[in-house]
Amino acid sequence: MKDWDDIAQGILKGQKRAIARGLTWIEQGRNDGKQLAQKLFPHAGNAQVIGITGAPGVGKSTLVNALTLQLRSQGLRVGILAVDPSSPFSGGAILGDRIRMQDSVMDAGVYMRSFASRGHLGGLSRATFGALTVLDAAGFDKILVETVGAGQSEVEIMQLAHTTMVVLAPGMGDDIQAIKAGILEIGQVFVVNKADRDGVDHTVRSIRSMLALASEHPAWMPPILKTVAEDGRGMKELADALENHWQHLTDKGLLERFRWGQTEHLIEQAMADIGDRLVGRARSGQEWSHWVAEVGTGTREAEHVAEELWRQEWRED
Ligand SMILES: Nc1nc2c(ncn2[C@@H]2O[C@H](COP(=O)(O)OP(=O)(O)OP(=O)(O)O)[C@@H](O)[C@H]2O)c(=O)[nH]1
Ligand SMILES: [Mg+2]
Repeated sequence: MKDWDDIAQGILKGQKRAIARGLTWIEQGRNDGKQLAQKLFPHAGNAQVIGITGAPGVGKSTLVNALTLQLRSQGLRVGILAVDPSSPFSGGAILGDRIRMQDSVMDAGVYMRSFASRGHLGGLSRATFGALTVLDAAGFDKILVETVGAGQSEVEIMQLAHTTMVVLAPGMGDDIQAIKAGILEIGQVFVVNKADRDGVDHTVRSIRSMLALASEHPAWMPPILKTVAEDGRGMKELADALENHWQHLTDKGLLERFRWGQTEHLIEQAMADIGDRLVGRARSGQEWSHWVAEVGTGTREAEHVAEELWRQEWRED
């Protein structure tokens, strides 16, 4: 039996060591990691993936911890992925978060892991997708994905979530930051954390007015919740809101569409992988510098070079 086949069996039984091993393979972009994800994909599709995004310091990690305790009290199994696009592969950058999450980590129904991946943007979202497949196939009911850092990578990763939770805090002009990062459009649940501080209602009002501007009759009206992640206030309401969105997706058949889209995405990514490989190989070939020179002087089109690369690939195989 192949090594990854053993690991796949372990993951399907929910064994933590197998899960850890599989996630490492995927994180490292190894081939057996890809095969593993592919093998597990048909077994995934039961978990609700919940993305958690927001400006640095609003309390995302604290919230993940408090929400996890709430979900556990409801008997749900929780997988947690802290994705760090900025960290080059060590995964050590969010050690502080790991320590704070210890409450959850001690529990057998919880699996927590920091996740980083080498390479470009597409690489990270592909790896994250693989990691979600592993956790989903391992039988976790809810998978919480926290991103560290902001910008495009964050938006990409949030597209992998069924439900995206945008976290803000009073003051700090967070509302403006949210719009800048383009995360207001992707949020299905809004959380104003640090509700123990002044200015909570002001933040709630500004989110509400921005949401009203965004769409007149949305099929899903994002709720805005107030929480104090530090002492767990508002966690029951938050868990309910997340469950409501899950029900919404299930009832309307939107989940099928989501999965279809993800599967299409998987094929596109595989296509991009092949393209990357071809270009990588071509760069070390003799013709490359001629082609670059020709395209540079306008004697050849870039598209012709690309077609030539595909043709060579077919000839070789
Ligand atoms: N007053 C108050 N402080 C909070 C609350 N939730 C979190 N904090 C504090 O806010 C600080 C930041 O919390 P984190 O959970 O690390 O925030 P984060 O969004 O994960 O931060 P990054 O991962 O760096 O983006 C910590 O000192 C928390 O203790 C809250 O509800 N009220
Ligand atoms: Mg954090």
